[in-house]
Amino acid sequence: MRFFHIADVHLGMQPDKGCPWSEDRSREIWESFKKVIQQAGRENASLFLIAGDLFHRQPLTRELKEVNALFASIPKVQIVLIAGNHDCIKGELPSRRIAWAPNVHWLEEEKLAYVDFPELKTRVWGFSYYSREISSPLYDEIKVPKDSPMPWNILLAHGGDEKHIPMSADTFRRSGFDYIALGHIHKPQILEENYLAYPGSLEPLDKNETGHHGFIKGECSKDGTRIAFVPYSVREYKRFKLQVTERTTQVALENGIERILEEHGRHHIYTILLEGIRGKHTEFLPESLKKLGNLVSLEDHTHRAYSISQLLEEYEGSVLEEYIRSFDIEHLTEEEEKILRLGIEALLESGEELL
Ligand SMILES: [Mn+2]
Repeated sequence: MRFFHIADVHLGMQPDKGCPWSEDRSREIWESFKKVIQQAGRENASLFLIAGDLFHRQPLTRELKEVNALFASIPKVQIVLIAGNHDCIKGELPSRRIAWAPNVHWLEEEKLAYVDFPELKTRVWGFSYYSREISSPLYDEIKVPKDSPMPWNILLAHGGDEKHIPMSADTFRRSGFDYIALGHIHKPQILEENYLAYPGSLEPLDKNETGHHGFIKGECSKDGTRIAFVPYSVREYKRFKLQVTERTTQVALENGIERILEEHGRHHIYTILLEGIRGKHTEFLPESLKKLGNLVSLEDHTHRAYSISQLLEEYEGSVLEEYIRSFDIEHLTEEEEKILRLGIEALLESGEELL
C-alpha cells in the first residue's frame, strides 16, 4: 500500500506581500498542489493523506470546488483530510458544503474517528480543529485498539507547539500506529524514521522557511513502513552572509550578490546578511541591492571602521572599554590582535548597552 503525505499547503495564501514575485508565489502554491496530485495519480498511489492546513483560512466554496475537481481527476487514489488550525471548521461541515468526489474522505469530527479502506487493509484515523488554538495534548492517550480489524493503521495529526496540541516523538511511542502523518510545522522533519514525520509546507511560505520543501512518499508492506522525503517546491528561500571589509564598495557588493544569484538560481528568494567592517565613509544602498533579484530581506550588520583609541573614547566606562583594556594594547601579538578585533566586533554586534 503506497501513500503520499502532504500538509500545510496553505492554498489561498500570498507570501511576501508587496514584493514583485508575491502574486506568482500565490499561483505557484496552487500549481505545486496540482502537480503533486497528478503525480500521485500517475504513480498509482493508494492513499493521499493531507494532515491539515490545506487552506490558509476557512476555504471559500470556490476553493473547495477547485480542490475537489483535482481530487476527482485521480479517482483511484483515496484522499483523506483533516482540518488544521488555519482552515479549522466553522459553520457547515466541509463534507456538506459541496458534493465531493467518491474518493474524498474528510475526518471532520472534533473527536477521533476513522475511515476504513478494506481493499487496502488500512484504517486512517484523525480529527479536525474547530478553533484556531487547542492547548491540551489531545494526542497523548491515543492508541490503536487491539481489536482494530485493519492490519495497517495510520493517524493524521496536526500540531506540535504549545497552542496547537503539544506533542513530541514520545507522545506516540507504543501507540501502535504503522505511520503518523503530521502537519503544522512547516519545516520538513522526520521525527522517527519510517514512523513519525512532518512533510513541512509543500511550498515554503516565508523567508524563515529556508531549505528544501516538498512531501513524503511512503509504503506499508509486510516488511513494515518505509518513508522518504521528496523535495518538490518550485522555489526555495535561501540565506547568505556576505563579509564586508573596509575596501568593499557598493559596486563590489552588487557583484558579490550577483554571483550568489547566478550560482544558486535567480528564481529562488534570498535573504542577504552583511557582516564585517565597512569603510569609514561607506554607506550601502539597500534599495539598489534589492533591485538585483528576489531579495526579500537585506540585513546590514556591518560596523563602520574604527580605531582603538576612537573606541576607547566613544565607549568610555563600558564593557567594551573594559574588554579592550584587558589587552596590552601597545604590545599586541598578531594572534592577540585578531582575538581583540573579534571580541570588539562581537560586542558591537551583541546589541548590549555599551554606553
Ligand atoms: Mn497549522
